[in-house]
Amino acid sequence: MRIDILTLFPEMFQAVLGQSMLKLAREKELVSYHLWNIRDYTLDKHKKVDDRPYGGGPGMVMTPEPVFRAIEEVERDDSEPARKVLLTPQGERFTQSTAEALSREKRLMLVCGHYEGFDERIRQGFDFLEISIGDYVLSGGETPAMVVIDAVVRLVPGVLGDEDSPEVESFKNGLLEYPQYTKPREFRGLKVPDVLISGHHERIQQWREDQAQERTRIKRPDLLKRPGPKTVSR
Ligand code: 4GX
Repeated sequence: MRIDILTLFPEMFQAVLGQSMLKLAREKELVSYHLWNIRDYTLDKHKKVDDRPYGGGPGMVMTPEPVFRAIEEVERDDSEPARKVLLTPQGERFTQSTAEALSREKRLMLVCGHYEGFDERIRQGFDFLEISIGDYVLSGGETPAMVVIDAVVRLVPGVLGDEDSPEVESFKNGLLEYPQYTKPREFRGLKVPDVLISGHHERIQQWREDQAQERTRIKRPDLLKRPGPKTVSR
């Protein structure tokens, strides 16, 4: 998978993409990251990327020219057409289902806005999948883009080993994860449940299922009555 990231702050991504699973995925050549600075696509000598809103009001709005030029030029950098994603509070909520659908794409282009928003004509000019990571206001689309990249890349086949196969983890079956323990068997008076030491694989499996059910019922009852799988529309 190829991931193009268009942003005014490419440096924000260096640490996140250069560590742990996202770095390993790139080293295994299962994914490539391409960072592009929208400011490099300005045409004026002041490299202006934002301006005051027509009609007045607070804040600044990203100007269309550099964003259009960046998206068009980056698209042409590869013959594979990019699924374009805009991070915005107006988008559809990002879930594990969205991540699964996006993990099947060959090429993603994530467009990160900053300031109060985008000139509306940017939305009109391209076929974006608009994604929101949650109902709160952030200062830019960069941190949401990192969330999307993390959730998507770990689902790309071959990125995770068998040990932490994404199938067994939270949300795949619509439930929260069961409690996990490692050594020591007793820590500050707190013991590991006997069933996990028993070696009875069937009983362990049953205990984990029961724990996941009960935990979900208590902490996230909303997950027990959710709709089925979702697909990303073009
Ligand atoms: N989940 N923000 C984007 C600026 C902006 C606005 C409109 C493009 C179009 C957010 C979220 C989020 C704040 C990111 C405003 N860019 N994005 N930014 N919550 O709050 O995704």
